[in-house]
Amino acid sequence: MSNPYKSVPVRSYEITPKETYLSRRDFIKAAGVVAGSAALAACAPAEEESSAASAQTFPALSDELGNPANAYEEITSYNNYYEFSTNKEAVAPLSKGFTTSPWTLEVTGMVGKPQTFGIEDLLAMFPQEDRIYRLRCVEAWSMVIPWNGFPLASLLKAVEPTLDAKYVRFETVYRPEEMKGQGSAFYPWPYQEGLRLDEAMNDLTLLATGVYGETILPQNGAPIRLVAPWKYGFKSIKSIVKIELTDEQPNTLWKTVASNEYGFYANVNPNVDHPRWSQASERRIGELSRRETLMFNGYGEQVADLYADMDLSLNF
Ligand SMILES: Nc1nc2c(c(=O)[nH]1)N[C@H]1C(S)=C(S)[C@@H](COP(=O)(O)O)O[C@H]1N2
Ligand SMILES: [Mo]
Repeated sequence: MSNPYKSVPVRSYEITPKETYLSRRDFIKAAGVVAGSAALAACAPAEEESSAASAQTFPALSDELGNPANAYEEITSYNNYYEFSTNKEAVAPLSKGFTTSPWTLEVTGMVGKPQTFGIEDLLAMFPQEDRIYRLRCVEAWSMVIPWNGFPLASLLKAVEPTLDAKYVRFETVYRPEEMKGQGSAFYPWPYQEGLRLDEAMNDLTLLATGVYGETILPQNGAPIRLVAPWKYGFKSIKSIVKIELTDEQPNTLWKTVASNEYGFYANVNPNVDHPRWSQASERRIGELSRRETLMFNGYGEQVADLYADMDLSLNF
């Protein structure tokens, strides 16, 4: 399937020719997007188009706050993926050709039905959804990314967490012959991350397998990566091979490396500075002026209840 999204302009004040809209509508149908999703809503005004009109317009893809999505080129060329490089522009070229097939994801630990899934099983089992999310890196830059994927909750329900399970641990593939960064002894590979089980079950929490309707590329975490958009980007672990349910808070790579800088929760919080820089504002890739950072990255309505008993100033 060709990708009509790729030709969509990146800024909402730009306009899109009708042909582009029509091909995008075809994509949305093909992807089985449910009515009311952000992507469909973005196209809604054009539903009343007249066939005579030659220059129909509609707003470009945007998030629920009206922020335009970043361009496919931006999302796929400016990446944090230390297994390949600590240089953001070097990740895409260095990860080109990374082997993502065959790929299995083992789901194990405190579950009634531990299971190892092939990536194609996961795609067949769980309907793919479109989710346009803000991604806020702890380094104070951000993007708006149209992901395709399915809720982590769907997978967890399928393996039946036991009553004792309280946390979910994620692990990235360890393959130093293909990932030169894993040769660095400074980091305790493989990359690992974790969520509390209720965070993992939240509807926002996504396992992403695509970007802009394209199969996700290696630089973005192919073939399957986590997206928890109310947390700093490093929580959204890439190229996952193992998910383990536990009753203890999992260790994370960043906690091991710099426990005073990177905590387990890492919820986006403009009021708690990083030890070395302010988190009050951010640079949206592609924009000139800085934006104010939003509490929980703007997802407070969906997630604030998870932290009702926590002191958010200690929540880094
Ligand atoms: N395995 C792994 N996952 C990772 C990282 C990494 O270095 N290795 N970087 C994280 C960081 S710091 C960010 S900001 C996001 C970036 O995701 P993107 O490149 O798709 O925008 O991925 C996160 N997931
Ligand atoms: Mo990040």
